[in-house]
Amino acid sequence: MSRNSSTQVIRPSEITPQRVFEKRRAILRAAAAGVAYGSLEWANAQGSAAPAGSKLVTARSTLSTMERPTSHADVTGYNNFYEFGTDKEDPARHAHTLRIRPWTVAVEGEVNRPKVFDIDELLRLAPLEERVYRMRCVEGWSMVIPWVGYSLSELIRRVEPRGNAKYVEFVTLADRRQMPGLSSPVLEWPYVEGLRIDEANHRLTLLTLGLYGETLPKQNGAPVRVVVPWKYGFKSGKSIVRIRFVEKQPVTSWNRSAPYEYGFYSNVNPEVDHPRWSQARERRIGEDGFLTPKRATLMFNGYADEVASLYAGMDLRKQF
Ligand SMILES: Nc1nc2c(c(=O)[nH]1)N[C@H]1C(S)=C(S)[C@@H](COP(=O)(O)O)O[C@H]1N2
Ligand SMILES: [Mo]
Repeated sequence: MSRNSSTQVIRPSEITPQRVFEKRRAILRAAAAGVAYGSLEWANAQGSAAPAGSKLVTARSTLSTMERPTSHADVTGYNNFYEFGTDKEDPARHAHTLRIRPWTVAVEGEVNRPKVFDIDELLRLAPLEERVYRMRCVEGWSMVIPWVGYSLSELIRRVEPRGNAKYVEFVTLADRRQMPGLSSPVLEWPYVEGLRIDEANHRLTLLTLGLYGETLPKQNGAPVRVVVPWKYGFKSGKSIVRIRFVEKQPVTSWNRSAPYEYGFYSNVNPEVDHPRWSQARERRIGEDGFLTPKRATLMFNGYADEVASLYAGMDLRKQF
């Protein structure tokens, strides 16, 4: 991969174009032919407010839903990323100040091989897949998003967790100079999330590096986030800088700010209401025409066949 630090507008840290990139179809064709999956076609780093990202070569995963993806405009224009403000339009408007290169993720704690991964290393660690997942926010809306990444387990096995690593904590960037939302006390910063280690190792749990065939837009958590499709959206931390393997259940930001409203598990569960509203139905973004009925929310967001066994024997009303 050749990288230029060019003169003017484009920060060297934000990658370079150089070659006119192929059309996405050609890339997918190459991927289908098994040519070069996991490689990258850098493109379009104009440094605009909503950077289009760099092309990624992916193969579509069979773990994808067949439901129609939400439009790119909605996926990248209607976001929760409180570090950039609490309105849905704030992240798209303000996240341009996030610097996504250089970027490292420290993987540490109860592991035999702790390691600081550079973002370019993470982009090549395992073959990139397109995983089209249903996502549901605790606020009662949902989207279908074509993510790009690979199972987090690919990273986990490389650091060799020890037997006492029971949970995984995800710490995301907190830098006041880049993130105007940090001056507001809506949450305690940094944003911290956590999973049980078997949840983290589940094949659906995605270390996410892109969407719609390109590296992640900043408002969606560039350059790297996790996506856990059977849990409410807030379990999917954005712009991760540290992944820690720990023995005790981590205290997460949402749990700390409102323990009666947001438990540790936060599995999508239409039978457990949020204290202030029902979780039985959801509004699919892009379908919200005047007369469009809401959809019924599915247990584990429709992923019950895959994940229900992780919670066998647990009372999911108490451990919400
Ligand atoms: N660091 C960080 N990660 C975050 C959030 C946040 O505010 N900060 N919001 C969460 C919530 S509530 C949701 S619904 C999803 C939204 O992801 P999306 O905007 O890419 O759809 O990101 C989650 N991850
Ligand atoms: Mo959310």
